[in-house]
Amino acid sequence: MGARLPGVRSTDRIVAHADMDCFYASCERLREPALEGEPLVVGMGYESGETNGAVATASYEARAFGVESAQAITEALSKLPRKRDAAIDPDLDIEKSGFYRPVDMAFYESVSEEVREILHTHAETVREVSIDEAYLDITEQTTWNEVEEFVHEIKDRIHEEVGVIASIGVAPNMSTAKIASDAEKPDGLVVVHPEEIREFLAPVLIEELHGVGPVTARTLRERGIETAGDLVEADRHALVSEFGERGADLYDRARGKDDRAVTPKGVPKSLSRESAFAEPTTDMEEIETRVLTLAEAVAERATRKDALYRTIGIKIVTPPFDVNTRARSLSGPVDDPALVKRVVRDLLTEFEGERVRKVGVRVSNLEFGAAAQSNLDGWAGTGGSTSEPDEAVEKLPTDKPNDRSGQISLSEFE
Ligand code: DCP
Ligand code: MG
Repeated sequence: MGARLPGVRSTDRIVAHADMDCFYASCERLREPALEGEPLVVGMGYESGETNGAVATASYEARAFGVESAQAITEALSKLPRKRDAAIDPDLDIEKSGFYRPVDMAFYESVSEEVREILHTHAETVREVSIDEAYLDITEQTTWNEVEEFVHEIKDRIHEEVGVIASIGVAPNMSTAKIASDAEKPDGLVVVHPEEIREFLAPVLIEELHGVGPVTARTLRERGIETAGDLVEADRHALVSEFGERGADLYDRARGKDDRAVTPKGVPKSLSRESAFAEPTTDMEEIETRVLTLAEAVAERATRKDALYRTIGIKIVTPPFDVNTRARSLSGPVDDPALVKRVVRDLLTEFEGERVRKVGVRVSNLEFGAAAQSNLDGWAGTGGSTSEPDEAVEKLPTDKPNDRSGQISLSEFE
């Protein structure tokens, strides 16, 4: 920890790259826990009568059969028949079959949002790059000595609160961090310290380097270049004359040189905190104390991020995994910790007498950077801190991933 001294090189960064493991498949497992540990393919075109379609992703169990992203679905089905077909076809081996599910982007987006929210909690600078991938500049949040523990905490929170698994790589720059996040998938955590960069990159195959497609890889191979280590030895001029700017980039990336700053992209849509009890409890005082502590933490974080919220909600998890969410929308965006506490206390009364396993507080409908303006505008007069919130209590649809209510039985191989 500690402030950076002036004059520190701009390249002296701690960058993390997080990428979820078999993301769509992990999402499907959230609402169908029976798919856990099974070969699972997410894609389109596998229903009978269909022939067109591709694999979006495959669980690691399905990858063991040779199924992979972007493969034609017919090829996937030949490597790994559908379980329901194997169950009735004596020529197929049920042990060598798998489950197929269609793509449901809206659901994956909602899970992605929960992951992003956690990432935004841990790093001030987050660059969201795809539905399951982001870079974090954590230079100000940790040190090289503590970074492994720091990243462990992020991984644990994503696992516990969202239910998917992130592989995370840490390095002094973006391109190496990305390679590190991939290096020990699934469930990887690889930290490449600045002095280890060359050694770490040396055996990395050229295909793993950003910007190296099959054509470039073939050309490099023809020159006897197979790994990043070989690239380090290569002649820079030759690379530039062969590949132009890209050749220069390759030469740099292979020796762990990448000065790009992590520029932020994406803001969280909500801010929340959750906390589980060691044992489920019915003690309302204990529950309320915990909820109020979370409310304080969430409101404090919103203030720190210069975020105003229009919706305040709680999440109450009763054993085994029943997720109940309640929220109240205000007539205008506020930054008002006392109001957050009042609303959550009020929402909690409905759960008097319930056995509670876990509680959470969330503010959403966020607006950023408007704090100063809102003070001037005097939201207080139009529904902010001095007025009561609207009475409309929404029951939010579901709190998706942990909501097991949509669980489908696999007993009939469907
Ligand atoms: N995706 C897709 N079509 C592709 C590649 C990916 O629809 N050709 C979707 C499905 C993936 C998601 O994007 O779940 C994320 O892509 P990744 O490349 O990160 O792949 P996974 O997360 O599935 O697997 P991994 O564990 O290798 O990261
Ligand atoms: Mg992924």
